[in-house]
Amino acid sequence: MACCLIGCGSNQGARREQLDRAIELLGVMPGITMRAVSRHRETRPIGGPPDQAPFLNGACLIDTELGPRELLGVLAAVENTLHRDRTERWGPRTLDLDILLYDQLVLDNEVVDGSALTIPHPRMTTRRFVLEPAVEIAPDLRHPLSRCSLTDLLDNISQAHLHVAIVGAPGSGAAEVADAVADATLARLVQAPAALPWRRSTELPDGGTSDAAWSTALSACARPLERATWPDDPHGTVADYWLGSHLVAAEDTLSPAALGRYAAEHMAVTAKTVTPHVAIMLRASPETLADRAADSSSTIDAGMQANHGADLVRLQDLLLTRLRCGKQAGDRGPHAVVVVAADDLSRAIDEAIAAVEAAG
Ligand code: A4P
Ligand code: MG
Repeated sequence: MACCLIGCGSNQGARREQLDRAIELLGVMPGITMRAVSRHRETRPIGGPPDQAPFLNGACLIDTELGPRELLGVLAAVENTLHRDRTERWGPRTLDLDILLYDQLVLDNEVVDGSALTIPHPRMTTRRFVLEPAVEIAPDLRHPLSRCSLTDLLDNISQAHLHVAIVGAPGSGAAEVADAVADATLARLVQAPAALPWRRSTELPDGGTSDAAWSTALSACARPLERATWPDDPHGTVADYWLGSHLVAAEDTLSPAALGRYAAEHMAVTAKTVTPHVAIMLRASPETLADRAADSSSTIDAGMQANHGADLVRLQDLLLTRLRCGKQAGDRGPHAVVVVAADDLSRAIDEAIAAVEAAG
């Protein structure tokens, strides 16, 4: 028996009746026991076409004997019974039922029978319209990736001054996305004062035994994030880098002795800085990363561009793993992490803006 949290939304037709009917139908499905239902809240539409109608959102908690895929099939059947139209992503809908949590199961875009399933729901950690009803019925339920309770996740996005970091390997487009997000949300933009010195050391005669370049870049990048002088901006801040990337990249580059010194310094330096509440991780293909990094001479040394894509993807995977493991690693990492496909930059910008606006 698995305990699952289901998110419900509607912004077309008789919204309240449709949500009530969906809950009723779910409750009588074989293999499902309804445990709790939140009240419905009216919410502002996030993403999708402009001018779509406001949503009613809620959540319910079920016990189920169904596997995640069978459960998804049941949710789709209930959506179809209530005339769900699937022509437009994030478009108006009579009913949307999402699996938010399925016990502590983690599935990353696993494709079976043509549909890809991601659990926990990949955008839930920054969405107020998801977390508020969820906290009402299951405040202590744990999100398996961040290791935070739902209450902690809601508190995290309820800060008066949200600090968002756009994270990615060189070539991911972090600077462009951060700039656009800051522009759209009126947040203060913090730009990296120095490039990540990733893999430069291995190109140097010392072969990665020196951490001098890394220390210089770390202190330059830490300065704008120092807690003691951090201005509280009414609309929050968006940084186009995350200090955690420096450590991840150093682990991939420096010799063990140099890394030991650097890790201690990194811990001391970052302890004095603000931690992002939300990280938006940009994920791009090897070709995109190599092309964009080649265009940006400040991040990649000349002569390092050939066959660079595979190395950049390795760094990207390491960043993703580090961000995803949340509190487990003992990091002071961001509690909310949203992964955004970054090959198409304008789409990545829309997704990143939606992720930040969903917190408000
Ligand atoms: N899928 C993968 N993982 C899951 C999961 N955990 N739960 C697949 C449910 N479905 C999952 O979903 C598209 C595909 O996602 C499915 O085929 C399924 O196999 P969909 O419901 O057909 O389409 P969608 O809902 O337009 O896409 P998506 O990406 O699920 O949208 P979101 O992220 O759910 O956002 N603003 C407000 N205020 N309230 C809302 O409820 N909802 C959305 C939809 C946008 N803005 C909103 C709201
Ligand atoms: Mg959906």
